Amino acid sequence: MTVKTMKTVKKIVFVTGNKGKFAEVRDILASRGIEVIQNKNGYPELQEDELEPIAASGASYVAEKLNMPVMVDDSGIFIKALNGFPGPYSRFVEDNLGNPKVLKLMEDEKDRSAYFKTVIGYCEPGKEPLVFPGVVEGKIAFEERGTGGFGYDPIFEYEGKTFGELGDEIKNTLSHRRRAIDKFLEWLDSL
Ligand code: ITT
Repeated sequence: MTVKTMKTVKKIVFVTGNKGKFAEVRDILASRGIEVIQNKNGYPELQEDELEPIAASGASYVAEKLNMPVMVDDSGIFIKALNGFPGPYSRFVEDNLGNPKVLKLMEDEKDRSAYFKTVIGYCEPGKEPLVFPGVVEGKIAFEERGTGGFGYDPIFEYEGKTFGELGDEIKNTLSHRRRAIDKFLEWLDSL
């Protein structure tokens, strides 16, 4: 008999120091009966222009270290008028510039198009890492609006409302993270 271990995965270590991400992923996976345990110890992040290799290597590194199924989430906001900036540098930009300065950079830009992207990296010990990307297209608002979510949510508009205004429950039905997790769950279900 072939035993497909994945189908029985009920507990996954999620390596993240970001409270907002953890809460979203925990809530989405809880609805599927999967328990997510937060690990805040981080992982060495590759310097890459793409999120996929960063997520893959992070998940693989920690899965070997802990000998458990591990997921990581590498995310960013990509602004068209800024040639995709801040993209993989979104954390650094949030910490050092913040939303007001990003809005200032966008002051004279007519093209407000942007997208959020999440790449979930997943790895079991001894196996190759897998990546599941999710994207949501939107626009950069002209000012911060709304108190929900975290990070760039108050400046990211989806169909007229910022993610900050939509609030966590609605955001979790349509966000980049939700789309990435749905792909991950589809894969789990296909095993
Ligand atoms: P990790 O410990 O999981 O790496 P992090 O916050 O450093 O946490 P990222 O590098 O993936 O994670 O995040 C990039 C930045 O994008 C960071 O400033 C986040 O706050 C922000 N971000 C990620 N997902 C977001 C979302 O759904 N809404 C708003 N901002 C988000």
